[in-house]
Amino acid sequence: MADRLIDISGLKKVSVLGMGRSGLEVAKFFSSKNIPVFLSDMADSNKLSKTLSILDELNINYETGGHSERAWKDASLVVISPGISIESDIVKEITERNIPVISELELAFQLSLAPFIAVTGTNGKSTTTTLTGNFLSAGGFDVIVGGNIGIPLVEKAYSTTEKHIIVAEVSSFQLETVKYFRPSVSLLLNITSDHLDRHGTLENYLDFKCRIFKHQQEGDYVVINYDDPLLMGVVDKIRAEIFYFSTCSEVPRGMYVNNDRIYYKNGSHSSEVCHIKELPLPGEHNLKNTMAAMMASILYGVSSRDIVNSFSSVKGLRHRIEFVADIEGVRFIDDSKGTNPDAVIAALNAFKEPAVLIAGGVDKNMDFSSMCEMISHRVKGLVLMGSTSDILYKGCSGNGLTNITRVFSIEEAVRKAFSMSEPGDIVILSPGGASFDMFKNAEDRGEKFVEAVKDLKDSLNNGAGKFE
Ligand code: UMA
Repeated sequence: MADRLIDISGLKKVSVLGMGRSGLEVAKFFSSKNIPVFLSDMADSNKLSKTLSILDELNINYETGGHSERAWKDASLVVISPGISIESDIVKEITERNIPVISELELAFQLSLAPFIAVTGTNGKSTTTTLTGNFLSAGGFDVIVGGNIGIPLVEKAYSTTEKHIIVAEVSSFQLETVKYFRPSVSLLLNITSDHLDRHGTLENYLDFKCRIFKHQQEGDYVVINYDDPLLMGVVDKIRAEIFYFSTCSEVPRGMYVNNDRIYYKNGSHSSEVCHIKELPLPGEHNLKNTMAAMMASILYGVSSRDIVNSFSSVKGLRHRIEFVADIEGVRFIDDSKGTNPDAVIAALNAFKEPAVLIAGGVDKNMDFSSMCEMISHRVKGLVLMGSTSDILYKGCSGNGLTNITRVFSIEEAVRKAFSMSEPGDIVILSPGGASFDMFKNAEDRGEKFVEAVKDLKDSLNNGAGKFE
């Protein structure tokens, strides 16, 4: 039987930085194993009150309002939350003291007896992760899905056997501190401008993403997008066996599309998997996501028949191009998780109908030029909110779009967008930025949008006019 890479019984004390979803699960895990654990968070205690009551109940020690030396003192291991950069003062200080610093992802990997399939990229990670989980389950595997998708993996990883497979969505943040992380299959979907406020340049961002295959060896696999020139520029660094996916051309090996049919090619032989009209999720971006997930599952021996049979159970994900309601022939779509320019382009490309777009959020030092150009030609109206309003206003009006309105709340955005639309149109929230300017997170932004749409529907049902 394989051993875990980490023997937790040898840990005297573990420190955890950050009390979000990730940090809290790590602390709960060690506490449940009777290993002393200390949590440290820069936020004030009033912001963390719910978490603090859980920690009090579990008798876990903590500090709030900043990271002091208590955050590392006597610690034999420090686990940092994804939101904390390795360039931060506190992480540098800890590293200088030679205390090992890892992410929850690395910890989960070291605790697991099961192999990992890891999915990264700028967009499509959650969908591809979920689809891979679905396809492997259809092939009879005992699958655990988690990671950056919102489900910390430590506890589940610890209870795995070699018979499980963990399918993990991984972010560049989590990959900053990988040490032994070695997925049996890693998937690289695409790279476009995102998180440059943290990583500085696109090259650095790509470098962190490439850590997904850094420790892979012969016998492992990489599934990579043949149509992404930036990714094709890193294939020489890959030691694992490479399989590709492409919607544009036949690949040397892997998945490709010909005459609207998806094929799997290995050696000189190609076999048809299905027609693209059978796919469960709409849009060119989802075609790519599905092909990547198919490839990973085929590498584990799942048959095309099992994959296709599982399509009927596939559901779209929350806040990703999700239909919310039809109000007087206008369909409202929630794409709150479209948090970077490329995601907005993919969302608008997923529809043929005339569109009113609600956009704006926090800039992560991203390049908005292609997004603004595309929006200006694609939408009939643009409603802007949040801190990128000015940049997007300049970019879109500079490309000739005139029907642009600015608003200060999601409720106002929904009403304005509706007033700019006609039956047969879509109104889509696809912000192209992070949510922290006005909301707790992207889910919160999506929920508030859904509420505002429902309120609008109720008010119209109660007799309010369209142009209130
Ligand atoms: N904090 C500090 N010190 C700092 C910075 C932050 O103490 O220097 C504290 C904050 O005050 C806060 C806590 O850290 O209390 C938040 O930690 P976090 O930002 O790491 O958030 P978590 O709730 O732990 O969620 C993280 C991921 N968050 C980020 O990467 C920013 C979640 O991904 C992930 O689902 C979750 O772990 C479980 O694995 C979210 C995300 O936005 C969805 N990811 C980015 C993306 O997909 O683009 C990478």
